[in-house]
Amino acid sequence: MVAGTGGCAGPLSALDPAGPAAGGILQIFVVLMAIAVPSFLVIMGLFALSFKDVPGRRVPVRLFLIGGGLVFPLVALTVVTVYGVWLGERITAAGVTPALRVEAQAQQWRWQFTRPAAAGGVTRADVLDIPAGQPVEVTITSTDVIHSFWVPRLGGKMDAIPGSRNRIILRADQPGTYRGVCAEFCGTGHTAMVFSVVAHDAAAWAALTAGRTP
Ligand SMILES: [Cu+2]
Repeated sequence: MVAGTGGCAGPLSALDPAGPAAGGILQIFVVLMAIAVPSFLVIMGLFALSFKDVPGRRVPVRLFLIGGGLVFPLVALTVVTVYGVWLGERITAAGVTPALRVEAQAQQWRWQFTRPAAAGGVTRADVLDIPAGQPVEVTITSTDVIHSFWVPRLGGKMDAIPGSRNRIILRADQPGTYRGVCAEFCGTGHTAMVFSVVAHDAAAWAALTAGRTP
């Protein structure tokens, strides 16, 4: 199925992950679909069969009631729950110490990203600079309404809520520019509330944080 998503690449495609958080989200999507689609097809097939009048047909009650109604959902849901909790820890990077902490402030209709003093202390509008290959913690808040920070190729969404500080840890495996959007309708300028995450290689990052142009 992953190979089948090859044509789904694009700057805002969650099917084209460029970091571990987005990779984990795609993986759980594939696993859930691998269980859900065959289950759906089998159930729909049985449903269609039930309309067919077959003289003398006997329904295997044990198989359907105990096997299909009890054992299968119990096993499938247990597997998915354990797997989801395990993968969730990886997606949220629980226990990971970030190499950099940045502040993201949303307002109608732009983003402001501030690096700590040790990394240059710079605030940029609509551009978030990060080092490639390293976990970065983004602390997200808003000055007006609820917005949502989303870089589909790097990870999941995180709401920007006034008076609240939400955190997300992202890592871009390779240097490059990754597009981000506001994923929560926030007014007439919502669709234009886009930003870029620029992941720099080690040399460019060192130059950037030292105040030199890479
Ligand atoms: Cu918005």
